[in-house]
Amino acid sequence: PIRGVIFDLDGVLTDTAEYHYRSWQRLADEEELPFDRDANEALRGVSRRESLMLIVGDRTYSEAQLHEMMERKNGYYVELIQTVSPHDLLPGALTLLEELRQAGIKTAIGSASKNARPVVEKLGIADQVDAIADGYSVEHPKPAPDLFLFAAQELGLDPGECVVFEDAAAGVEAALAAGMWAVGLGPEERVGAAHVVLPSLADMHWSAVQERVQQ
Ligand code: B16
Ligand code: MG
Repeated sequence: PIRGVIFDLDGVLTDTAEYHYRSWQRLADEEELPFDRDANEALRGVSRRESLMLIVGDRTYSEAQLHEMMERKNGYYVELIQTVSPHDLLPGALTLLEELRQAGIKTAIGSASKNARPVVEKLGIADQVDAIADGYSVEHPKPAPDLFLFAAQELGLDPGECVVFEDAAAGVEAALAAGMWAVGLGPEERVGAAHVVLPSLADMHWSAVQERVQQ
């Protein structure tokens, strides 16, 4: 049976993607690197370092310069997330968290972000989840299964007892590699590899998802 649900954060429970985008755009402009909203699509759910590598392309930088740029972008991002509040929870998120609690299902956050904790606190859901796995929890980022396996371990559950909600291709891949059930949020082209694909958390019910992930 399903005993736990692991939520990706950015793109699933809230939309901090816009803040990541603006921070990367500011850095790219300063560095005179080509970047725009379209190019940003490729960064969805991708780690900070991997995102920077995609932006710099074949331009060469020293490790110290790369490090400085990651810090600079993060400074812009941290500034932007100061105003995050419970209003920034995506439609359906709070209802689902409540529904899961009622059903006795454990919940965790499984986010690649090193800023996941402050964001979860500002969203006001820190007390509504049983564990938080973030960018500090494991060494290998998604699509490696490590982060979700860590989250399951924190919940005291086997991978097969967990469902992951993800909006990114790399995240769906990580969930499948972990041997978990995957619910993809967004277009087929992006999350079609998941067991269940939904447009968003809005108007979904746990009972309907549960039926589709249990044989
Ligand atoms: P940070 P998620 C991911 O969060 C974001 O989608 C991605 O854009 C970001 O680069 C990554 O976290 C790392 O974030 O720079 O704050 O450590 O989708 O896994 O919740
Ligand atoms: Mg995401």
